[in-house]
Amino acid sequence: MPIALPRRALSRTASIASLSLLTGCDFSDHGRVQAALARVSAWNDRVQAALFNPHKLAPTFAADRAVKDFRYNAWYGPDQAPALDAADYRLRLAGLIENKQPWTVAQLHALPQQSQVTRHVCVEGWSMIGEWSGTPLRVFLERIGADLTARYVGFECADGYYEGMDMASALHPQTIMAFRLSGEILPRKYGYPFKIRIPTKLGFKNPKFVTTIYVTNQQPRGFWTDRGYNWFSGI
Ligand SMILES: Nc1nc2c(c(=O)[nH]1)N[C@H]1C(S)=C(S)[C@@H](COP(=O)(O)O)O[C@H]1N2
Ligand SMILES: [Mo]
Repeated sequence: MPIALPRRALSRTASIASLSLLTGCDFSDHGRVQAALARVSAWNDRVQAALFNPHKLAPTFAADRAVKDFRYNAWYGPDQAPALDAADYRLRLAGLIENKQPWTVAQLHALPQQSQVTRHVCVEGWSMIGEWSGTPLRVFLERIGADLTARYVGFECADGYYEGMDMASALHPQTIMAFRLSGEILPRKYGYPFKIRIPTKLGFKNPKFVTTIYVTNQQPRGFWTDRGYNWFSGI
Protein backbone atom coordinates (compact mmCIF):
# COMPACT_ATOMS: atom_id res chain seq x y z
CA MET A 1 0.00 0.00 0.00
CA PRO A 2 1.23 3.51 -0.72
CA ILE A 3 2.72 5.26 2.28
CA ALA A 4 2.77 9.06 2.24
CA LEU A 5 6.28 10.49 2.14
CA PRO A 6 6.19 12.33 5.46
CA ARG A 7 5.32 9.05 7.24
CA ARG A 8 8.27 7.31 5.62
CA ALA A 9 10.54 10.11 6.70
CA LEU A 10 8.97 9.88 10.13
CA SER A 11 9.64 6.17 10.58
CA ARG A 12 13.24 6.72 9.44
CA THR A 13 13.60 9.44 12.06
CA ALA A 14 12.11 7.08 14.63
CA SER A 15 14.58 4.31 13.81
CA ILE A 16 17.53 6.71 13.93
CA ALA A 17 16.24 7.90 17.29
CA SER A 18 15.88 4.34 18.53
CA LEU A 19 19.36 3.48 17.28
CA SER A 20 21.02 6.34 19.10
CA LEU A 21 19.05 5.49 22.22
CA LEU A 22 20.09 1.87 21.90
CA THR A 23 23.77 2.64 21.47
CA GLY A 24 23.59 4.59 24.72
CA CYS A 25 22.34 1.44 26.43
CA ASP A 26 23.91 -1.72 27.65
CA PHE A 27 22.56 -4.27 25.14
CA SER A 28 22.38 -6.97 27.77
CA ASP A 29 19.98 -4.77 29.75
CA HIS A 30 16.75 -5.95 28.15
CA GLY A 31 14.54 -3.88 30.43
CA ARG A 32 16.29 -0.63 29.60
CA VAL A 33 16.24 -1.36 25.85
CA GLN A 34 12.52 -2.12 26.07
CA ALA A 35 11.90 1.10 28.01
CA ALA A 36 13.87 3.10 25.43
CA LEU A 37 11.88 1.54 22.58
CA ALA A 38 8.61 2.21 24.43
CA ARG A 39 9.63 5.86 24.76
CA VAL A 40 10.31 6.07 21.00
CA SER A 41 6.93 4.48 20.28
CA ALA A 42 5.13 6.92 22.62
CA TRP A 43 6.97 9.79 20.93
CA ASN A 44 5.99 8.38 17.54
CA ASP A 45 2.32 8.29 18.71
CA ARG A 46 2.47 11.96 19.68
CA VAL A 47 4.06 13.01 16.37
CA GLN A 48 1.56 10.93 14.36
CA ALA A 49 -1.36 12.44 16.29
CA ALA A 50 0.03 15.95 15.66
CA LEU A 51 0.41 15.21 11.91
CA PHE A 52 -3.08 13.69 11.63
CA ASN A 53 -5.28 15.78 9.37
CA PRO A 54 -8.87 15.35 10.58
CA HIS A 55 -10.20 16.37 7.14
CA LYS A 56 -8.02 14.18 4.93
CA LEU A 57 -9.97 11.19 3.62
CA ALA A 58 -8.70 7.64 3.16
CA PRO A 59 -8.93 6.50 -0.48
CA THR A 60 -12.32 5.13 -1.57
CA PHE A 61 -12.98 2.72 -4.45
CA ALA A 62 -15.70 1.81 -6.93
CA ALA A 63 -18.29 -0.57 -5.44
CA ASP A 64 -17.22 -3.46 -7.73
CA ARG A 65 -13.74 -3.43 -6.15
CA ALA A 66 -15.19 -4.60 -2.82
CA VAL A 67 -14.32 -8.22 -1.99
CA LYS A 68 -17.40 -10.30 -1.16
CA ASP A 69 -15.65 -13.16 0.66
CA PHE A 70 -13.76 -10.94 3.08
CA ARG A 71 -10.83 -12.35 5.02
CA TYR A 72 -11.47 -13.13 8.69
CA ASN A 73 -8.94 -12.33 11.37
CA ALA A 74 -8.62 -12.72 15.13
CA TRP A 75 -6.24 -14.64 17.40
CA TYR A 76 -8.77 -17.55 17.43
CA GLY A 77 -10.74 -19.33 14.71
CA PRO A 78 -14.05 -18.06 13.27
CA ASP A 79 -15.99 -20.82 15.08
CA GLN A 80 -14.86 -19.33 18.39
CA ALA A 81 -16.11 -15.82 17.49
CA PRO A 82 -18.64 -14.47 20.02
CA ALA A 83 -22.26 -15.14 19.01
CA LEU A 84 -24.13 -12.08 20.25
CA ASP A 85 -27.92 -12.18 20.21
CA ALA A 86 -29.97 -9.06 19.42
CA ALA A 87 -32.52 -10.21 22.02
CA ASP A 88 -30.20 -9.50 24.92
CA TYR A 89 -27.39 -7.41 23.39
CA ARG A 90 -27.02 -3.95 24.92
CA LEU A 91 -24.30 -1.46 23.99
CA ARG A 92 -22.96 -0.11 27.28
CA LEU A 93 -21.82 3.53 27.49
CA ALA A 94 -19.39 4.83 30.09
CA GLY A 95 -17.16 7.74 31.00
CA LEU A 96 -17.62 11.33 29.87
CA ILE A 97 -21.06 10.83 28.30
CA GLU A 98 -24.27 12.62 29.31
CA ASN A 99 -26.80 9.94 28.41
CA LYS A 100 -25.43 6.52 29.36
CA GLN A 101 -28.65 4.61 28.60
CA PRO A 102 -27.65 1.26 26.98
CA TRP A 103 -28.60 0.80 23.29
CA THR A 104 -30.38 -2.14 21.67
CA VAL A 105 -29.54 -3.38 18.16
CA ALA A 106 -32.89 -2.02 16.90
CA GLN A 107 -32.07 1.44 18.26
CA LEU A 108 -28.61 1.31 16.65
CA HIS A 109 -30.09 0.27 13.30
CA ALA A 110 -32.45 3.26 13.38
CA LEU A 111 -29.48 5.68 13.27
CA PRO A 112 -28.61 7.40 9.95
CA GLN A 113 -26.23 5.29 7.87
CA GLN A 114 -23.71 5.68 5.08
CA SER A 115 -21.55 3.30 3.01
CA GLN A 116 -17.85 3.25 2.29
CA VAL A 117 -15.68 1.15 -0.03
CA THR A 118 -12.26 1.35 1.58
CA ARG A 119 -9.11 -0.69 2.07
CA HIS A 120 -8.55 -2.58 5.31
CA VAL A 121 -4.82 -2.95 6.01
CA CYS A 122 -3.70 -5.63 8.47
CA VAL A 123 -0.29 -5.27 10.09
CA GLU A 124 0.26 -9.00 9.44
CA GLY A 125 0.80 -8.19 5.76
CA TRP A 126 -2.52 -8.41 3.93
CA SER A 127 -5.01 -5.83 2.80
CA MET A 128 -8.45 -6.05 1.24
CA ILE A 129 -11.07 -3.66 -0.09
CA GLY A 130 -14.52 -4.05 1.46
CA GLU A 131 -17.83 -2.27 1.59
CA TRP A 132 -19.06 -1.37 5.06
CA SER A 133 -22.15 0.61 6.02
CA GLY A 134 -23.13 2.18 9.26
CA THR A 135 -23.38 5.29 11.37
CA PRO A 136 -20.60 7.86 11.63
CA LEU A 137 -19.21 7.51 15.14
CA ARG A 138 -19.38 11.32 15.33
CA VAL A 139 -23.18 11.24 14.87
CA PHE A 140 -23.50 8.65 17.65
CA LEU A 141 -21.17 10.50 20.03
CA GLU A 142 -23.17 13.71 19.48
CA ARG A 143 -26.46 11.81 20.00
CA ILE A 144 -25.40 10.44 23.40
CA GLY A 145 -23.97 13.75 24.60
CA ALA A 146 -20.34 12.62 24.67
CA ASP A 147 -17.80 15.23 25.76
CA LEU A 148 -16.20 15.88 22.37
CA THR A 149 -13.46 17.92 24.03
CA ALA A 150 -12.26 14.78 25.86
CA ARG A 151 -9.06 13.26 24.46
CA TYR A 152 -10.00 9.64 23.71
CA VAL A 153 -12.73 7.14 22.89
CA GLY A 154 -12.29 3.55 24.10
CA PHE A 155 -13.95 0.26 23.12
CA GLU A 156 -14.44 -3.07 24.84
CA CYS A 157 -15.40 -6.20 22.92
CA ALA A 158 -17.25 -9.45 23.59
CA ASP A 159 -14.11 -11.54 23.00
CA GLY A 160 -12.00 -9.62 25.56
CA TYR A 161 -10.39 -7.42 22.88
CA TYR A 162 -10.04 -3.73 23.66
CA GLU A 163 -8.99 -0.68 21.68
CA GLY A 164 -9.11 3.08 21.71
CA MET A 165 -8.38 6.12 19.60
CA ASP A 166 -7.82 9.84 19.91
CA MET A 167 -10.95 12.03 19.66
CA ALA A 168 -9.90 13.57 16.30
CA SER A 169 -9.78 10.07 14.77
CA ALA A 170 -13.10 9.13 16.39
CA LEU A 171 -14.75 12.23 14.88
CA HIS A 172 -13.20 11.68 11.41
CA PRO A 173 -16.00 11.53 8.78
CA GLN A 174 -15.01 7.99 7.65
CA THR A 175 -14.98 6.48 11.15
CA ILE A 176 -18.22 4.52 11.37
CA MET A 177 -20.04 2.00 13.52
CA ALA A 178 -20.37 -0.61 10.75
CA PHE A 179 -23.56 -2.68 10.90
CA ARG A 180 -23.23 -4.16 7.41
CA LEU A 181 -20.56 -5.75 5.21
CA SER A 182 -21.27 -6.00 1.43
CA GLY A 183 -24.81 -4.83 2.15
CA GLU A 184 -25.54 -7.75 4.51
CA ILE A 185 -26.03 -7.49 8.27
CA LEU A 186 -22.50 -7.91 9.65
CA PRO A 187 -21.97 -11.68 10.00
CA ARG A 188 -21.01 -13.00 13.43
CA LYS A 189 -17.30 -13.56 12.72
CA TYR A 190 -16.89 -10.03 11.33
CA GLY A 191 -18.16 -8.46 14.55
CA TYR A 192 -21.96 -8.58 14.88
CA PRO A 193 -23.70 -6.41 15.88
CA PHE A 194 -21.08 -3.91 14.83
CA LYS A 195 -17.41 -3.15 14.37
CA ILE A 196 -15.71 0.21 14.36
CA ARG A 197 -14.55 0.76 10.79
CA ILE A 198 -11.76 3.34 10.63
CA PRO A 199 -10.01 3.35 7.23
CA THR A 200 -7.39 5.89 8.39
CA LYS A 201 -5.94 3.28 10.76
CA LEU A 202 -4.53 -0.25 10.63
CA GLY A 203 -6.87 -3.25 10.90
CA PHE A 204 -6.23 -3.90 14.58
CA LYS A 205 -7.61 -0.40 15.42
CA ASN A 206 -11.02 -1.63 14.06
CA PRO A 207 -12.60 -3.43 17.04
CA LYS A 208 -15.33 -6.03 16.35
CA PHE A 209 -18.24 -7.21 18.60
CA VAL A 210 -18.12 -3.91 20.47
CA THR A 211 -19.99 -4.08 23.78
CA THR A 212 -18.83 -0.86 25.48
CA ILE A 213 -17.95 2.61 24.24
CA TYR A 214 -16.39 5.01 26.72
CA VAL A 215 -15.04 8.56 26.56
CA THR A 216 -12.01 9.44 28.63
CA ASN A 217 -8.98 11.69 29.06
CA GLN A 218 -6.70 8.71 29.82
CA GLN A 219 -5.26 6.94 26.78
CA PRO A 220 -7.17 3.63 26.45
CA ARG A 221 -5.06 0.48 26.22
CA GLY A 222 -5.04 -1.50 22.99
CA PHE A 223 -4.94 -5.30 22.73
CA TRP A 224 -2.12 -5.32 20.16
CA THR A 225 -0.45 -2.20 21.59
CA ASP A 226 -0.06 -4.16 24.84
CA ARG A 227 1.70 -6.76 22.66
CA GLY A 228 4.17 -4.31 21.11
CA TYR A 229 2.39 -2.54 18.25
CA ASN A 230 2.28 1.23 17.88
CA TRP A 231 -0.78 2.81 19.53
CA PHE A 232 -1.72 5.52 16.98
CA SER A 233 -1.22 3.27 13.92
CA GLY A 234 -2.50 5.70 11.31
CA ILE A 235 -1.99 4.77 7.65
N1 LIG B 1 -12.91 -7.88 18.92
C1 LIG B 1 -11.90 -8.01 18.04
N2 LIG B 1 -11.71 -7.05 17.12
C2 LIG B 1 -10.69 -7.16 16.23
C3 LIG B 1 -9.79 -8.26 16.26
C4 LIG B 1 -10.02 -9.26 17.24
O1 LIG B 1 -9.29 -10.26 17.33
N3 LIG B 1 -11.07 -9.10 18.12
N4 LIG B 1 -8.75 -8.35 15.35
C5 LIG B 1 -8.36 -7.10 14.67
C6 LIG B 1 -7.52 -7.33 13.51
S1 LIG B 1 -5.87 -7.60 13.78
C7 LIG B 1 -8.01 -7.27 12.24
S2 LIG B 1 -7.00 -7.40 10.88
C8 LIG B 1 -9.46 -7.10 12.00
C9 LIG B 1 -10.01 -8.28 11.18
O2 LIG B 1 -11.35 -8.02 10.85
P1 LIG B 1 -12.11 -8.99 9.84
O3 LIG B 1 -12.29 -10.32 10.53
O4 LIG B 1 -13.39 -8.32 9.53
O5 LIG B 1 -11.21 -9.12 8.62
O6 LIG B 1 -10.22 -7.01 13.18
C10 LIG B 1 -9.58 -6.31 14.23
N5 LIG B 1 -10.54 -6.20 15.31
MO1 LIG C 1 -4.90 -7.22 11.75
